[in-house]
Amino acid sequence: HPEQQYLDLLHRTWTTGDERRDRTGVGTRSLFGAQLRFDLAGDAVPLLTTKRVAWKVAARELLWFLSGSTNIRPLVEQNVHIWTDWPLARYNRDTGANVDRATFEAMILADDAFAADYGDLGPVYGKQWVDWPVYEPQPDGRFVRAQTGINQIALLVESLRHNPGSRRHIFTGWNVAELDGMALPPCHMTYQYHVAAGRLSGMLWQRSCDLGLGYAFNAFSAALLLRMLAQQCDLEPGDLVWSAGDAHVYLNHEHLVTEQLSRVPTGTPKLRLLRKPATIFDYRIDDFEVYDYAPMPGISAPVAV
Ligand code: DHF
Ligand code: TMP
Repeated sequence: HPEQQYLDLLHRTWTTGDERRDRTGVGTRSLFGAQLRFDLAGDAVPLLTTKRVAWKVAARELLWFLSGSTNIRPLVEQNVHIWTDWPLARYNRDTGANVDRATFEAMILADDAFAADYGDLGPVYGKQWVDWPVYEPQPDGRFVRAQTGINQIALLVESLRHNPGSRRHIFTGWNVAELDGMALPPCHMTYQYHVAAGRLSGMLWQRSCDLGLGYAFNAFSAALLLRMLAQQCDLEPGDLVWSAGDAHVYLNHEHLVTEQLSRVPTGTPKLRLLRKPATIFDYRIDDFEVYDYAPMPGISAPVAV
């Protein structure tokens, strides 16, 4: 079963990973350098069956990236809570407040000015993907930010359509000059695509992967994006290659590791696109359907902030 690749990585990381204190203070066991490969032919999608994954949350997050937004408000409006903890931590730190997540989200929804300030994550994924900043030289020698930046996703679609054999089908969130302003530097940072025999394959390089939480979202999301790109470019889906730099398990996820490794993957989850929108930017959540998905129960685990 293709999911066995992930379960083996989870097992190997937990049993042989280097144990260290990490940025969050929680502690991890960590391995460096891992690669998994999934054939996306026949609607197959790397969605975990050994725990239920909220794939619609991951899909809404992907659409939010493509919209160029870096503010949690549109996510919160859709009941997506996965990015709230970081702005919340900043708010509590900066103001000395001690509000909980639900209270903070209510404040984000109620107050435009508050949301614009405290809901923003800085120039993270959405900004870099579709509006990578460009600077123009002025007569006085200074550089000033141009009105519009580079839309890496639009350029990618163009290059896939018009120059399929290229080795430069790449987009990246890793804007070195802007890392300081980001709530978190991008984890799923660089994507590359490859066209062969009418099939579109893709590779994700993830510099840092939380195997207990983030992985499930990242693998599904990369597959969904590949499917959307393939549809827009009239290509068949090929392989998704997932690569990680630091792949780790948080020490407070032991119950998840034990439970998930006791389970056996079942069935072959599939993903269907119900409509072909005019452009890569026009997909809606209702365009996606997951079928043949009968996962085992979800396993909740704390997220390290
Ligand atoms: N930090 C850490 N430590 N791990 C992450 O995976 C992570 N991911 C981020 C931002 N920072 C992170 C963005 N993506 C969840 C999933 C993805 C995600 C953030 C959080 C999460 O909490 N998932 C839960 C609940 C999902 C739901 O809302 O239903 C899960 O059980 O999968
Ligand atoms: P780091 O910036 O110190 O590497 O911490 C980021 C943590 O978030 C790390 O545990 C990896 C995890 N993460 C994912 O696994 N996937 C994601 O999409 C994101 C945003 C974070």
